[in-house]
Amino acid sequence: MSTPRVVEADFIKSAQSIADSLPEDMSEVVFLGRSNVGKSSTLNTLTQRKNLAKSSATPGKTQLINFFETRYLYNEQSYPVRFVDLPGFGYAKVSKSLKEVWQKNLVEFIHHRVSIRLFIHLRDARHPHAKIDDDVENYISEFIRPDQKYLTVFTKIDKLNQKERAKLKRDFPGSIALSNLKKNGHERVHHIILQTIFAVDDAPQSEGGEQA
Ligand SMILES: Nc1nc2c(ncn2[C@@H]2O[C@H](COP(=O)(O)OP(=O)(O)O)[C@@H](O)[C@H]2O)c(=O)[nH]1
Ligand SMILES: [Mg+2]
Repeated sequence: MSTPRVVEADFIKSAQSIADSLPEDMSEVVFLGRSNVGKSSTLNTLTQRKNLAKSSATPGKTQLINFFETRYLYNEQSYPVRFVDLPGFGYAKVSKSLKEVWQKNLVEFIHHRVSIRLFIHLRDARHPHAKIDDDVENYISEFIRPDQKYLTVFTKIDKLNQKERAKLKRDFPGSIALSNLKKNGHERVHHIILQTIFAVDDAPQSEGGEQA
């Protein structure tokens, strides 16, 4: 069994809303998270490009939806996937509605875009209980479809000691923790992307070696 690898990744387009987005003709993985959570770094590490996400994040573009077309190579098969980088949402100290901290067009995008198959919600490992992140998770859970999956990915895990990491795992079963600094934790994200979209993955978590 080989390791999934992104062999192509190209910035395609920035959009303002669902209306001027690309046609919904390809399965999409949406990356969302608070500003500064490490979203650009995670996209760059996943695609093994130093500047993929940042190159499109010129001032003024940061509030836009950015589309990247990527292609995986896994067990000698090719799997095309679109990555969608959403603008970071702000910090809200008091309880505000999502539409106040995030633009209405983004809320509409995640709610109505048919081609989304996987939501990857990036959360800062040092602030795992931030209310705005809980709000986003709850919001998505209200409309998520059976053909969609939601995944919590903690960034900056290198900032936690062993005890804190163990607690995070206990508190958020099913989540993934990674470090863009140490470049680890990303392989499981690749596996989940391929599993969710193509159901092709034969990664170790299934029991036994054979599928019926
Ligand atoms: N220690 C550490 N720093 C990180 C990690 N990921 C991102 N950063 C840093 O966090 C800051 C924000 O990262 P960036 O990718 O621009 O965040 P974005 O605003 O969510 O796109 C930068 O200084 C990154 O170097 C990580 O896994 N560990
Ligand atoms: Mg960024």
